[in-house]
Amino acid sequence: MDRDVVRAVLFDVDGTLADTERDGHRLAFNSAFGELGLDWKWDVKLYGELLAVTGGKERIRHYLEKYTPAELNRSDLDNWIAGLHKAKTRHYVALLERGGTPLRPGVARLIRQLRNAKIKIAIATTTTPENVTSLLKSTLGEDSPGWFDVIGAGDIVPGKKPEPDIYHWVLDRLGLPAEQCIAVEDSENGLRSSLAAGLDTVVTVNDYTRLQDFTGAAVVLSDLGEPTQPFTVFEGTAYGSKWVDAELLTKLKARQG
Ligand code: XBP
Ligand code: MG
Repeated sequence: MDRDVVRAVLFDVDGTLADTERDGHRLAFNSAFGELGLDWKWDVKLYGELLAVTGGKERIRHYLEKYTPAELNRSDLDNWIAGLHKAKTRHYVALLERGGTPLRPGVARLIRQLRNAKIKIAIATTTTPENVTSLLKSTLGEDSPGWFDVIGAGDIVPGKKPEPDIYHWVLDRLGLPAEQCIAVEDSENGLRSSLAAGLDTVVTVNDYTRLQDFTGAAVVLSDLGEPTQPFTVFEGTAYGSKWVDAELLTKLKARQG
């Protein structure tokens, strides 16, 4: 088996395809809180701390445990959280549909190049499936969810990132071994997840994740880069490349250590 061939690229969504957390998910959570008459407000700093817990329902529960433990006594706690999260998803999808959440540099270019090169593309995310479809449609066009060979999202696996479950699920459906694939992530939780599934991983950081621990990443970059807007290399080597393409991904897979 040739382990240096890239047969599929597995993309994380939030923070990787687009900067969706601060001005997307966070705002949608706050809108849902308002809708349900809660006086909670997740500001930019607090939300950065809450991002340590992946998954919206899990994040709400974590907030309750830490900041409003009295709420944990609700008899219907699981349903109540699920209802609140459903409202949050509705607000988030509406926000994406209004536009103004662009893909990060290099994302659309790389996806198109991989498709032309017949390299499979997949999604592996903890976010809710509707959110993925909505982001792809609003940025790449109505038919773009169909471009992906596999979309793995949300509650389909028991353990969210940093557990490797979602990556195992996607690899299984791709029918490919991790050795022939590469992941693109933006966060330490995401990287822990992809590495635990045996995937070489490119990290593109954002304001929330810049200072996290990316030990084990193939390379840590500012973004995927464009010919007109080269990336910055923060850790590792990009072999002189200025933007991520299939050729660089192959070199990163072939690297030692
Ligand atoms: C993304 C998440 C998600 C989103 C919110 O992590 O943790 O929970 O913040 O989405 P990753 P939901 O980028 O590592 O997949 O509310 O739909 O869970
Ligand atoms: Mg992410």
